[in-house]
Amino acid sequence: MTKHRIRNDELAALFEEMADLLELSGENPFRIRAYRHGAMAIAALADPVADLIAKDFDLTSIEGIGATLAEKSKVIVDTGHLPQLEKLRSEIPTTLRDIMRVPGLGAKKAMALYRELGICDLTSLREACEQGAVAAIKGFGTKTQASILQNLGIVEKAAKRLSIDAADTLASRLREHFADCPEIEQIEFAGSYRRRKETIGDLDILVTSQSPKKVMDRFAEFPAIQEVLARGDTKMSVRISDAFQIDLRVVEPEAWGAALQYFTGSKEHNVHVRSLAKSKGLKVNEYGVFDTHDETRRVAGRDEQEVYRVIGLPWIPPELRENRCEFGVDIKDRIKNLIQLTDIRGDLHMHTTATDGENSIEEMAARAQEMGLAYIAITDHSKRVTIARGLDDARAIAQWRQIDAINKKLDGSFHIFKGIECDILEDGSLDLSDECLEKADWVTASVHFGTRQSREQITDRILGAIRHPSVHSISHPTGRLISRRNPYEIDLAAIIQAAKEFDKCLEINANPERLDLNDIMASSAAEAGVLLVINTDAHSLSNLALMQYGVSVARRGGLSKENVLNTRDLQAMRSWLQKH
Ligand code: DGT
Ligand code: CA
Ligand code: CA
Ligand code: ZN
Repeated sequence: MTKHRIRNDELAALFEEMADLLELSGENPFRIRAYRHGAMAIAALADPVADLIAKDFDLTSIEGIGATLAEKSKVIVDTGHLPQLEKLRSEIPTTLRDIMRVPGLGAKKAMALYRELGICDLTSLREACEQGAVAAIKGFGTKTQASILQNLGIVEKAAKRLSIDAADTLASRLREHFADCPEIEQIEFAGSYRRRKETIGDLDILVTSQSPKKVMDRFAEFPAIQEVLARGDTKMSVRISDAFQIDLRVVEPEAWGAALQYFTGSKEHNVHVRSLAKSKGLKVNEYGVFDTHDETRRVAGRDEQEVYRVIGLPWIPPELRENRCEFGVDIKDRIKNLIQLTDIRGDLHMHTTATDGENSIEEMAARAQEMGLAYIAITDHSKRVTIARGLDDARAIAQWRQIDAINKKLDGSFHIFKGIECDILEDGSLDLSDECLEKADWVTASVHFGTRQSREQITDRILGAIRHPSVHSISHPTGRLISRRNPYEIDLAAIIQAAKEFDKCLEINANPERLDLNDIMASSAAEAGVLLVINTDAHSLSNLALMQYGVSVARRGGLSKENVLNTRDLQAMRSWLQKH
């Protein structure tokens, strides 16, 4: 716990952890419950607890928070530490919390596994089960061991979230499936999917229909379903392969907008919406917006626009509903200027058969032109990327000559820039010579190797590339692969500052496996005045369609067209390059 102005969700998480560790240590249930209730109450608060404490507000007047929790909140806010929690952490591995959540286990069994076999996380639990060690413990047996193994599989898979592009595929299959159901009037996918988050925990479908039963019957026929988890009159939950859950809700047409607003979330956005409504004497829930003095009076609910209108807000694009910038005074302008896919005029990062791409320069250019783009840059790998047969100086220069020839055959409304994705080597130098790089129209520099170096070393390498006169942009600046590889350690603030100082771009790599920079980082860069560039990093024709995912990241970061270089038309792009 470092000292900073703690957010309510962080404070709530600490109390949740406290409750879990107390439960594991066999503490009395009343004390545990007090922490759980307190955590929930804090998570639902609109005002930061840190602010309330600064104003000497009496926290015990909040339902769910007693004297002990009020006092502990103050300790955390003031010092950044909670000694009792730290003591518990030193006594009990906090990873036992994952084990107590495996269906069929719980705190007592988790502690028994820890004491008897030293099992402290899901990996060691799986190993012990596979070796048959768990069955030997008193109170477990072979049956319990088998069921733990089965449940572990589900827990491990459920921990995996679906990438946004995989969720798109699933959603379109569901749309097709429901196209055969004439009883459906309206259908929309809500939740994190509608907010275009990079990964989706579960899919939330909303429909309006006069015959919910028929809709659910049709849903039950969806081929991927492995198990119906629950089915009621208006709600049904299923599990599809890979333990991914889909929730379907049937709502009344009068409540459509309210339900869509509620189930799109985020939870944090909705908490703020509700508090705004409250201050206007209104109550918002998934059924509508109601007058607090006469709760039978629904003042809005049929469409989302009116839900937002009655609480004094413009309609907020789903990507912005994260309680980050959407309640600011400038929100109307931000929405008006929010970047869209159709603003994109070019794509400045892609590969061809010269290295690890699947298509030729001509093919990539033709497809980009068909898609309505005005320019692309071909940016094959440099020689350090040996597995991709990266280009050395001579091959790069030969490719650029080829591009000159292809450009001559084009009609002038479309242009191919001569680019390179040049590796930033382990020692900080660039992979191609200065004389060679000078001849390129567009140089994007990337780190692909030496990613285990220290934060300082990697940051210095990137800063060196930013300062290099021939470099225009840094590609996938953090190197993460979503759900597969963590970002390498970098000092992003220093990189943003240098990019600003040297007038260089930072990339939002649109590949759904990367989305790098992410939404929050892109927003920091834009706030600092750094120009971003959204690129597909396409390795095939179909990859050129990935641009939308990068634009979603930019929208989630609240970016406008002006924040993004490749929204400029060909002429403006040419003059930007001439100046750089
Ligand atoms: P996910 O599925 O983990 O990627 O994230 P979401 O945002 O789709 O979350 P999910 O599926 O649990 O719920 C969908 C939306 O429903 C969520 O964004 C807000 C709303 N919602 C669900 N449960 C609650 C709740 O307990 N309180 C509030 N205020 N809203 C909720
Ligand atoms: Ca969801
Ligand atoms: Ca859900
Ligand atoms: Zn690339």
